[in-house]
Amino acid sequence: MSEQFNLYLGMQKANGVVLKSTGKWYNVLLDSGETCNCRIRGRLRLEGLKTTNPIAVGDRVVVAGEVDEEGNRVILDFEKRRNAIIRKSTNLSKQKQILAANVDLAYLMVTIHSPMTHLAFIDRFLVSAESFRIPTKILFNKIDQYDEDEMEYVDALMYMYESIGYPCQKIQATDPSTIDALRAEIKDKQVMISGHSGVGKSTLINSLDPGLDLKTGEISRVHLQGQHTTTFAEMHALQSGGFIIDTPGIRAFGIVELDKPVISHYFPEMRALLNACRFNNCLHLKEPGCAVKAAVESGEIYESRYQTYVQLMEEDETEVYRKSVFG
Ligand SMILES: Nc1nc2c(ncn2[C@@H]2O[C@H](COP(=O)(O)OP(=O)(O)OP(=O)(O)O)[C@@H](O)[C@H]2O)c(=O)[nH]1
Ligand SMILES: [Mg+2]
Ligand SMILES: [Zn+2]
Repeated sequence: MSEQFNLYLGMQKANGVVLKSTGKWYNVLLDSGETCNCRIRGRLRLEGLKTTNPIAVGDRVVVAGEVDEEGNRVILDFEKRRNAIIRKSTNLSKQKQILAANVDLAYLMVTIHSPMTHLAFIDRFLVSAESFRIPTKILFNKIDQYDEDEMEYVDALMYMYESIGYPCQKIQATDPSTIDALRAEIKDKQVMISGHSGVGKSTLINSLDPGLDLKTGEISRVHLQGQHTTTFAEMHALQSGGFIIDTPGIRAFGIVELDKPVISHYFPEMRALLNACRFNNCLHLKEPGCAVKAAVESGEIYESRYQTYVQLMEEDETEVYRKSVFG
């Protein structure tokens, strides 16, 4: 048996990608276009002892040719990941859960009302995405429902986040004509979409590919509220090319295990000033000669961003977890 398995150790090319995983079962889209349910073989299970799921949505996997009577197959191995979004599986547990792997781009979907997205939420998300090395684009959705003042606010936010380096786009998820650029952008990527419940994530995915017919609106939210077990991300293959990873029940990224001294590295505008502070171990809080604080005072760094930074620095680990946008 081991001889047979050894054949697969790093020698066979991946032939599929994981669309969905429930811990025991993996739904895999094979390169042939066929989907199948898979289990994972024992060795991978051992490797995965530190994680609740050794393989995650977005992983490229090697699926064995053999099919059992029920049509199930076995995942033998997986490709080295470009990145992975990982969280602690529970607050106290040391075990990790991999939420998604190989995320080329994250869309953070934001609305100004119904629901309201706070700036601290956006900033926490961006910090997490930076820590996982995932580029993020902010999508301002529901632009059809904003009055002039609200639209000005959206424009101001777009100006702020674009100046920091995050691309932004206004969309109306219910109007497919506003999202052609997104469809083109996703074409050759695995894109994850996050944001508060009700911002319109599933609506956007449906507009990108009406064939998917995801649940939207009240139904999906009522469903989620009653659901206390862990929910898993699900990846959808778009007709127009590329993949989009929906993260139901997950409010966004959680900020786990970020060492305080590195948090400022995940704020690009602070990172740019790293060598400008008087002390090289400056935490940008109360130290004299701090270039970050000077930049906040001069308006080069936005006050709201700095406030989120200070909050993150002041939270203890459990608090960080509780408030973490990953839930
Ligand atoms: N006016 C307007 N309504 C929208 C727009 N996009 C989505 N909606 C509505 O917002 C509601 C929530 O949309 P969903 O797509 O279910 O939101 P979601 O982000 O998937 O929510 P969860 O699955 O709970 O996380 C639905 O009633 C949509 O019709 C938009 O651009 N304009
Ligand atoms: Mg949804
Ligand atoms: Zn400083």
